[in-house]
Order: sequence, then C-alpha cells, then structure tokens
Amino acid sequence: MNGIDLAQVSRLFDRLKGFDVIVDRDLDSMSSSFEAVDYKRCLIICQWLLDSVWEKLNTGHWKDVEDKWRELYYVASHYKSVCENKLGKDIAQSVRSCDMGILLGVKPPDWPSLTKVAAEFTKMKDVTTKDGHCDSHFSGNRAVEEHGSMMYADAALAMESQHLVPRVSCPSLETFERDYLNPGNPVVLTGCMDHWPALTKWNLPYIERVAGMRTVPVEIGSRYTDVNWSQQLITVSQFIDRFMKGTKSGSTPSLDKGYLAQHQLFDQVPELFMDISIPEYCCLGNNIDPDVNAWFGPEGTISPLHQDPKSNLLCQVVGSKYVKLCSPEQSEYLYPNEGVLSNTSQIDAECLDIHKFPLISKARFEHAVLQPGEMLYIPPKHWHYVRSLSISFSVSFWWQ
Ligand SMILES: O=C(O)CCC(=O)C(=O)O
Repeated sequence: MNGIDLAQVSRLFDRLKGFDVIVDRDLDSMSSSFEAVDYKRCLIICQWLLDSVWEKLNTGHWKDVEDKWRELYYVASHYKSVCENKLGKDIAQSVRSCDMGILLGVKPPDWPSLTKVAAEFTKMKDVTTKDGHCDSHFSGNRAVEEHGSMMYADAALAMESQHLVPRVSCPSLETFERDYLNPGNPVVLTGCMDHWPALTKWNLPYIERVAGMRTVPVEIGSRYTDVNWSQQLITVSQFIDRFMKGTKSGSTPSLDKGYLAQHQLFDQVPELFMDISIPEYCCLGNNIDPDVNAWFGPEGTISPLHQDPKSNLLCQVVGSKYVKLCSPEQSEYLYPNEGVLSNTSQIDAECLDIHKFPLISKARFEHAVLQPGEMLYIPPKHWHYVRSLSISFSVSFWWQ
C-alpha cells in the first residue's frame, strides 16, 4: 500500500544525487535499509536526510531553493511515513510525515503522489469524531448557524443605510458576463451552489473525521499585517481544538486568533473536493483550472483590506462573513503599503482613522454579509476586507 516502487528508486536517486556527498551516501543507505526491511535504520537515515535538507530549505529566500532539494524532502518524507507505519507507530505520525512532504517538498516526476499515500493512511484509521469532548455549542452546522445569525444581526445593523452589494439569484452566464464580469461589478450570487454536498455535510466532526490528522499552515494573530503575526504547522484537529472549541478540560478557546487561510486544502485532501464544485462562471475565463483555496476559522478572523490580480468567487459554506469592498479606481484613497505588501491597504477598514488617513473619507465602500450557500464575485483588483461573524468555512476560486 505504501506506493514505493523499488524498481524506480535507483533511477530516480541518480537524478537527485550529485549535490552533496553526505546526502548521496544517505540516499543509498536509506534505500538499502528499506530493501533489507530494516525500517528502524531506514527511519533514522530519513530523519538525517530531512534534517540536512531542512537546513537548505531554510537558508536564503524560499524561491531560490533549488527544486532538487525539495524533491529530496518529498522522497525522504515518503520513506519516513512508510517506515513509521511498518514500525507500528501511530498512523497520525505517518500522515504528518506525508503532509510535511506535500507542504515543503516537490513531487519528483514519476514519483508516487504523497496525497494518495496520505489518503490511504487516513483510511486505515477511522478517526473518532471525539463527540465525547466536543463542546456541544460548536458541534455541528446548526449550532454554527445559530451563532452566526446572532452575529449577523450586529453586522446588518452596522450596514444599515450603507451601500450594499447587489444580490442576484443564479444569473445566466450571459447576464453574469454582461452585468458583472465585463464592467467589473461585485455581486452576491444566491442559489448557485445549492447542489454542493458541503452545505449539509461540513461541520466540525466531519472535517475532523476527513482531515483531522492532516498538517496544515495556520496563521496565528489577528491579521497578517500585525507585527506579532506568525504561521504554524499543526494538524486540523489541533487547530479546531485550540481555536474553535473549549479544551478537554472545558476551558475557553485560546484568545489568539488562528486562521487556516488561503490554503490549497483540496489538493491535499481530495475527499473534501468531492463536496464542492467549480462554479460554472469560472468557464468565462481563459484558464479552465481556477486556484481553489480554503478559508477555515473561528469567529473574528480578519483579512485586511487588500486586492488580488484575478477574478474571485468567494463561496460561503459554513457560517457567515462580513465583506467590505472598494473599487480599484479609488486606490488613491486607500493608502496601500509600500514594498511586498503593496496589495494591502494600511487602513483598518472597520475603524477608519480620518486624521491619519484623510483621503479615506472620499472612498465609497460597498458591503455584504455572506451566508451559507451564497457566493460573492470579487472583480480583479477590487479591494476587499473580510471578517468572519461565526465559525466559518469559505472556498475561493481565483480565475482569469
Ligand atoms: O475570507 C477571507 O478571509 C478572505 C478571502 C480573500 O481575501 C480572497 O478570497 O481573496
């Protein structure tokens, strides 16, 4: 089941060799100890290899790291996961090793997919849904929705008499193209994702069952522009326990905000992809494959006011979100940062400081609250600020 084809291995290793004599030697030892069914030794060598490659991955800028090192990381992670399994370690450990390979490595051509290997490991262990210690307030969609609607009332009040993004029920492709896509107008589309199984299936126990063991990058901190913002690799179960429900001892969830934001979770856990579908409107772009990202987090996650280069359909599956938008023509009123964060405004979109940023009073914002089953079309370069009003799971499709 482990997907390591030994016949392929030596051919592939030759390609990966020649960077470093120690790494070359370790590759040979890793493969020979695996062949000799000495999984204990193989595991130790995998760890050496991963440690040496880790240093390469963390030296200099990420984009300058040669693919060969990342391929090596992928391969060693695969071996590690299989050895752990052969040695009878917890399946969660093998899944974590696969995920580290998926997240930090690159799949060499012809090498088996770690996504598939991880899925096989996941199947081997039917993760308990932990209903026993799950805080009942957050145990399913119903509770999430009740909580969401409470917060929704606040946001709706705040939005009274302000400019609202228009809402349209399932427009034809022609109407969408003519009225929204071509002129670059945002719109909330209703009734277009009613067929998504995710709408009825996704709740915390289900997500934990399907993806609980998977390691994901979680943003820690109120917003990515804050100085104390950071990212951590933790499992989905740890993320849910820490940020979305009371701990086992019944204490309150962490005061830190954690956000599984803009992560290609559906490539990592294809089972979740079966619960959604690519909106038809994406076919109006030139590229048939949109970038699909997951945005999963507790109440109060904030994506600061920023713009992205592509068209976006932000689809709300669980809970609700408040969104504030501003057209690209008004960028001069929004005080974009300089440098790498130039796509992000310096202003706090929900607490406008007109003394510090006087031009902001000229900006005309539009507002929307997205409820489960609704998708927001955000045109390219349109500024958007997003705050979750409850536990929330959204899926974005970027296309052009
Ligand atoms: O939902 C969010 O927090 C932000 C979504 C977003 O910025 C996007 O889809 O581009």
